Amino acid sequence: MARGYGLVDPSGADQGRCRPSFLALRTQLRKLEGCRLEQVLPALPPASASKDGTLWMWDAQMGERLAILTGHWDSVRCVAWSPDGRTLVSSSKDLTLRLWNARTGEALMTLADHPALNHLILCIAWSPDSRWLATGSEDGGVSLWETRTGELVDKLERHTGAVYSVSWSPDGRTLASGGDDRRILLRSLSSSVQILQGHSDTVRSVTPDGKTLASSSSDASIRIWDPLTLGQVRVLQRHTQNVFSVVFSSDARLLASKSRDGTVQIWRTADWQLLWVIEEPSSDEWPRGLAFHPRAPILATRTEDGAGVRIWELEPELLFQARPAVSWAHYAVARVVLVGESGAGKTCLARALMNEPFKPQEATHGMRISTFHAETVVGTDGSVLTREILLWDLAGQTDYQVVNQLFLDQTALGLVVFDPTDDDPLHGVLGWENSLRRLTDGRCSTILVAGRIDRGHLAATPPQVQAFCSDHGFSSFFETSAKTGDGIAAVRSAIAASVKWETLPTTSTPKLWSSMREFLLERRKHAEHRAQSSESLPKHRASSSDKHVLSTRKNLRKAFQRKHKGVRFSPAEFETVLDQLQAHGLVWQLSFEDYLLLRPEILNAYASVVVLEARRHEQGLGSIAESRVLNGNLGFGDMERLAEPWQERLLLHTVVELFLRRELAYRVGQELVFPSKFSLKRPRAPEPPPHEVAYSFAGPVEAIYAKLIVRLFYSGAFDQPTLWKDAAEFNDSLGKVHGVLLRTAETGRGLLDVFFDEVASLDSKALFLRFVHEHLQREALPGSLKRERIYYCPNTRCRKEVRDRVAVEERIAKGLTSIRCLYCDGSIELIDVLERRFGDPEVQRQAEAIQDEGARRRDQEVGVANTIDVFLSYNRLEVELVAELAQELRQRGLRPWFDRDDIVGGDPFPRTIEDAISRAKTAAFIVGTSGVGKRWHERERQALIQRSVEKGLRVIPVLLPGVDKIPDGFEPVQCVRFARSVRETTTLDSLERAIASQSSAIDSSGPDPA
Ligand SMILES: Nc1nc2c(ncn2[C@@H]2O[C@H](COP(=O)(O)OP(=O)(O)O)[C@@H](O)[C@H]2O)c(=O)[nH]1
Ligand SMILES: [Mg+2]
Repeated sequence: MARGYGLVDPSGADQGRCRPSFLALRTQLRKLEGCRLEQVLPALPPASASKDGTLWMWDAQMGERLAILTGHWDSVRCVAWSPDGRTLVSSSKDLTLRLWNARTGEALMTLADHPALNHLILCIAWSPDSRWLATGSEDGGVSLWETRTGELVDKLERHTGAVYSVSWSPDGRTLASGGDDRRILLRSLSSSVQILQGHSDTVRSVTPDGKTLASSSSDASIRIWDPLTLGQVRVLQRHTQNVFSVVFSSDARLLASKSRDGTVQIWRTADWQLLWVIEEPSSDEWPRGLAFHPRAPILATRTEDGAGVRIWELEPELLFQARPAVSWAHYAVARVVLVGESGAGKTCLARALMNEPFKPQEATHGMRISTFHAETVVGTDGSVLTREILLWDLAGQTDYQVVNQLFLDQTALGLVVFDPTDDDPLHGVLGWENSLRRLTDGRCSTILVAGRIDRGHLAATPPQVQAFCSDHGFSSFFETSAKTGDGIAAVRSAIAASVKWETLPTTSTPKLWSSMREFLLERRKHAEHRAQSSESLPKHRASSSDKHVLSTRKNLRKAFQRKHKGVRFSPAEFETVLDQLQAHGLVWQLSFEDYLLLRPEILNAYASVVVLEARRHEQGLGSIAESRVLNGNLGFGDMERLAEPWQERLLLHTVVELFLRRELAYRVGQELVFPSKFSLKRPRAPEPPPHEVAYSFAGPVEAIYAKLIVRLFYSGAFDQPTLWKDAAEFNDSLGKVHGVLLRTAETGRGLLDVFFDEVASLDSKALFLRFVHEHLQREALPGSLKRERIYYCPNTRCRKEVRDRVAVEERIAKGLTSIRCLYCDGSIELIDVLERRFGDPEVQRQAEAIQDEGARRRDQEVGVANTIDVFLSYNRLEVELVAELAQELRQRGLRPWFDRDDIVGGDPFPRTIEDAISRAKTAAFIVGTSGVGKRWHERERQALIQRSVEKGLRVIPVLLPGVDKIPDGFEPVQCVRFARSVRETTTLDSLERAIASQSSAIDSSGPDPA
């Protein structure tokens, strides 16, 4: 029996189309050296059983059907054999979990109508002793069930998006899960939840082998983690698309991975060499489908149509002898970040560390990234490893803290710089320390640095400083002066010594890829040089040449190809290299067209300016008109800007998108609102109602607060809030106030009070409280959150607050349920209705639901920011004219989508095009003298017509000079026709009107009379 293959996943989509042709597949037997395709088994019932929710069991040896399990009334999502082979479990769209006797096919147990089953279960894993079942669901829930009783033992910490994979360590002591939120959560019996962060897209699968943990992701990488240090040991980068799954062989000597890129790769775990690549097409429809035999070196993979299972017999000894499939380059990058209050001397220190001469510095908007150190080391296995330390100097003003948050998450080492001559020199230090710790999940180390000591030393004794450092986790303390050079050498060596390379991932990529990486970095450096040399020029628009900062991928690829003649490089490989560079913060891929920002530093500068403008709102309303941002109507000062207005606009769009996506701002009508940037104080009268719950937490306080307000706003459960400086009041549907008030105890620690209208309903109070609670729980530094319920005497004539909180806590801990009022002797209930409602699982579920709704609406907003004004569909032979047209449109402030990229032959309709069409407000179907292009143009035509029928997309036929006939399938009334050139003003005017017009009945226009 195919026990343990876990591949029997018979239903799901459209089985009618994938009727197995067992015999045909069987003849595909191929003999590979060391890796033999043994046989192909059908995994699906015949078409007649489509979507009926039945399960089929097969004999893997004979290819015969053993039993049909019936019971589910909707399609089955996943199936898993218990490790002892006795039981099968299945989950289905019918929202039940069913256990079956694997021998007889008899139904053993059905779990249904359970809150933990309100959402589709996407993955199931048996504990090795078959006692427990772990499940992960669409809403982010991870649950633990006892298999004997069918009871829910525990609802574990949630993910913030769908969970695609749960998996046990072989000793059954650790459970790992991963999903849409890009995180891997590790739970072990002995300690609390631990978080592994590193993937830049959805985690598709996690699998522990005891010593290490492997994960795969839509970001095309496989990552190997050390569960003890929580560090990444390796990033294996050979796939070019979504890696659906990774599995270890039973002896843990091999790791197999299966990807959307159409390959299954087999890796040697001893040194993470890629041993073999099996070409096996794969579709999104049938993503999973990879399993090792529990004992033998046999691998099962799912066929591309989902209808069959291929069984591969591996011959490990032969495999191990195989020469590695490609030659590899290995590198590791450490991000060292200078943080601290504005004016502390960070920028000058960074320059000194880089051996640049001291020059008095004005506060700068942007950040700067420099390569502090690069070396190659030879590993024990003889492989050469490149190590790079990048030094990041972030923008200085306090207002930029929220912006800087966006760039801190991958920090390996933080230099927290302060000015020792300040009245309260260590004032801001802990705030930065907390932020770094929270954003890196405690993975980064920190060094404390006093700057500018030529102006004065810190008024504290060395033991005091020592104590401060050890209390707060700083590994060392240095006094420096960028001016005199004091202490600089010491900091330099401390940086080199403090980077814990063993905790940083080593990325392994084919050599060829690393040449592309080097090429791009070279380009980046070039752009940087130009920026620096232009610093000495007059300051208005002291821009580096845009060509070097913002480039199309296509041009970059072409330039690379010119330099490396004869080297073949697929677009997918190129994309993967870009993703890696983006993960290291070295480039930024814009979501519009094909553009690549070679210096993300500039994005930080633009974002900083926007935040500052919001802060400077005349009435202190912390907001700014979106149009002002997009038109670049901002106080840039002498900031380095892009010279081409349309490029700047593109960048500003990206900035808006970033703020919305990262929940630092929300959009109301035409305004972008930054809740943490309100400077208008809440009026004294009327006083806010007395607070009922007080929270204390640590972390990046400003960002946590901003996100809370943004999420509540998008949740739709409350009206649009009234905001003040550090206070927000939301009305529920009955107009009753629910509010929060933030007080900052010390930097990096927030105190948040929650208050309500006296007559607000219990239900909405509990919901609001739960929402706030879950948010802080998620966002604050783990272990730092403290919640205090504030009690008031219920006696209406007394109403006094219970001030003795210690007594309250102790009484609750002792199980006492009330406390006596010190003023009127009345009895005050401690576990009152509000506390009970707050703890109610149903309220928790509601809070999760509105949180999900909030996330959905936020994504929608981001989508709007992401909109394309007009999708340009054209025959590739007409590319030059269309490029001109696109340029004209951009200069008119429109966002066309113009894809100049060559499309790889044999690809399905590319995702990027589909995605662009779905984001486009209108489309222009452009026809020139070469007619409609045979392949892409024609496919786009069909897609556009379909979209216009289904979603009302407006398609404007555009005729280039020399064409009179409107292409088939389009309305003549909407047509725009160029007579002589695509620069004709009046024709462009009508095209612009056509794009901007709301209705589908737009004015037609003739050729330009000029
Ligand atoms: N005397 C002296 N001034 C310094 C030193 N480092 C920086 N400064 C000055 O302090 C101010 C703030 O420095 P800067 O590096 O821009 O601080 P940042 O805002 O933290 O990046 C500027 O006026 C610098 O010229 C130093 O070592 N000695
Ligand atoms: Mg600075």
